[in-house]
Amino acid sequence: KNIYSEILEAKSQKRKLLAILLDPDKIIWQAMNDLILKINQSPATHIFIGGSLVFSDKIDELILKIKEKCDLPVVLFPGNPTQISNKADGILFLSLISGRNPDYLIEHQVKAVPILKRTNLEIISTGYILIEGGNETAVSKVSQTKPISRVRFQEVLHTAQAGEMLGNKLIYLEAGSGAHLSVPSEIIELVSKNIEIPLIVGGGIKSQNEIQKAYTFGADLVVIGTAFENDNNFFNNH
Ligand code: 1GP
Repeated sequence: KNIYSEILEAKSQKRKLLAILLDPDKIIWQAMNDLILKINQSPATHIFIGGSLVFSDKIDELILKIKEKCDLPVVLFPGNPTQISNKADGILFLSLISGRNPDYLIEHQVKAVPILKRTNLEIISTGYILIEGGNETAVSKVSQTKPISRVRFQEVLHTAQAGEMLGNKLIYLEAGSGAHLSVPSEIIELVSKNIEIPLIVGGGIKSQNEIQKAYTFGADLVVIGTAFENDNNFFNNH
């Protein structure tokens, strides 16, 4: 089965999904076996790989290592085309639609095409919306775009709806990795009630409680990066 149809199926069955985001630069290779064990013991349904800036040239190696011992689908979540690996199962083909930087709206995507054409990756077009998270995060810095204010609900909604009308298959509400504040519940609720496509929410989520809250307000898939990175026992302890 492909990744997107499984996301749609989960949404229709109201089954919530969870992705653990791994940044290849932050992997402690000696602790890989334990990391994979912890992922297998967690409620994760997907592994996302990537970051705004990744310097590691070991993305292929990382994915192969994960795939030795873990059956979860591996989905690239790339900051730019250098992070594409044909070892993954799919890719969130992101367009940063909250921003007005043409590089992140279309330029990187054009550059990615010849690379993607040499892979069998499932390409999942994703409208990526950055929302102010209380501190400047890497994605805002690297993309040189301003996040949408946390109180501009209609602007977020119209951006998400424009993404849907443009044919995006997913909308991703992002507060930025390591954000002090995660995406406000009001925004999750408003967007989820007014789009048909599945909704991903991530950035700054630090507890199980916050994960549940995002689900309650309408997130179909929640992404956890930093909290799990800081504590691989996150799903046992929090
Ligand atoms: C970032 O949404 C992800 O793109 C995860 O963010 O690292 O804050 O969990 P955190």
